Amino acid sequence: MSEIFANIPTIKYEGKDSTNPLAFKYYDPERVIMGKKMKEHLPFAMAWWHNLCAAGTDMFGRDTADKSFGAEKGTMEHAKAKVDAGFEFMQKLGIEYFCFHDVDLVPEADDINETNRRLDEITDYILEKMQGTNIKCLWGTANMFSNPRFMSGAGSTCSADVFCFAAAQVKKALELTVKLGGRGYVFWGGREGYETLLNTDMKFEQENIARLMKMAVTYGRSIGFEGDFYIEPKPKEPMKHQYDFDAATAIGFLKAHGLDKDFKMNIEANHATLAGHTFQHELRVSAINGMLGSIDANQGDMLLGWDTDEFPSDVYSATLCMYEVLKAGGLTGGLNFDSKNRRPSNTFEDMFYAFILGMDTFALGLIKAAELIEDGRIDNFVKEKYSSFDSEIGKTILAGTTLEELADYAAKLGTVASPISGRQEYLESVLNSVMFR
Ligand code: XUL
Ligand code: CO
Repeated sequence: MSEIFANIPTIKYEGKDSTNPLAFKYYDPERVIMGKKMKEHLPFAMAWWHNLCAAGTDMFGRDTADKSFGAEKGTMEHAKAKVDAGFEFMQKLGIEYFCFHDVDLVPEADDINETNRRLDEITDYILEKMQGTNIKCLWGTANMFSNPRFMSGAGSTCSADVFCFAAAQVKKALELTVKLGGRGYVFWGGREGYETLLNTDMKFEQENIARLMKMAVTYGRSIGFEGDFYIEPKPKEPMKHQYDFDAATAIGFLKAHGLDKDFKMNIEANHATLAGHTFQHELRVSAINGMLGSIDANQGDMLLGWDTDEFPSDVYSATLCMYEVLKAGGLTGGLNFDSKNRRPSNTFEDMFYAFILGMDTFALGLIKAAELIEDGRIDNFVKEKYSSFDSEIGKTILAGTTLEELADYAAKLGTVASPISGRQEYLESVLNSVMFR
């Protein structure tokens, strides 16, 4: 078979002084950091939809990139050409995982039976391509937001028929995920939200989403899916009110419906910032609840209020992300580049430059996060900040006491002698000193 990215070599690590645009400056897969290889800390994944399907169409204009890969779009030949392109792309970059929606893989037919037949055919082909490579599926999902039948939601739809189509797609996407050995299965609730309460039964819709998820767990486990289910929180776009607004909301929902043992979070950086949080905040909320599963690695534009899905270049954000990941003991999932080239970056070279940028940003983030932990000043500060809880009265509070006893203690003191400083500016300068060491 002829190469699709014929003028692109295998991308190698050349070190930070390299000026070769087609080389890694920081991502050195075999380098050991805190006892583990970089490639194990950073299970990078390619998103089928952005990398192999999206070609630049936006609300105001059509495709700018040619992603036909030599075949006629909308055909099974094209679906197979995308598989060929995807595997060549991942192999040239040393990416070992991919993520997919059902409809990224094949053109959707009018009849779901035909779509499913096509999905069987393409996943047989993907399985064949996987043979003899290290490439695996990170997670699969069902696209339950593009087809017009989902205009009023999938699990949250008002139509029992549409609910059955959502169930059918989840069932099939789970089967495909298991067939491809996927580590996880994602629910991103694209249309699971509402525009106005004038036409919405919020309680009923949320209960129905939970029903769909429970059936997914039952069916997934029955066909041998041992991985994690994930909710990927997002606050807006496409719906004004999204039920999975942020990690705290999604975790509350899972706990309320008894789904928290089977589900974790898939945290996307751009979704975090749309929710008015830092990426690190969303990761920490997930981690302290034992639910940090996987990451959609990208970044937004702070000047824009929608999901721009840019390739990550912000090393501070990647460092604080990897700091959370290292502290949480790693990811059971991976780092999926849910990121796309800017519309005018429309060549094959640009696809590689984008991944090199993203992979180097996270490699640098990992290196700096490990240095931050080894440096210890930040961790020690935080430990020290709460050290009054090691005192006698602190221990009494933690052991469990009464308001009366604590009020008596306060009455004896009369006033707090010296409130404890937060030292934010000092800590920010510590962070800078590690970043620019
Ligand atoms: C949408 C988004 C999705 C999910 C998978 O904002 O992030 O692509 O990652 O459905
Ligand atoms: Co995403």
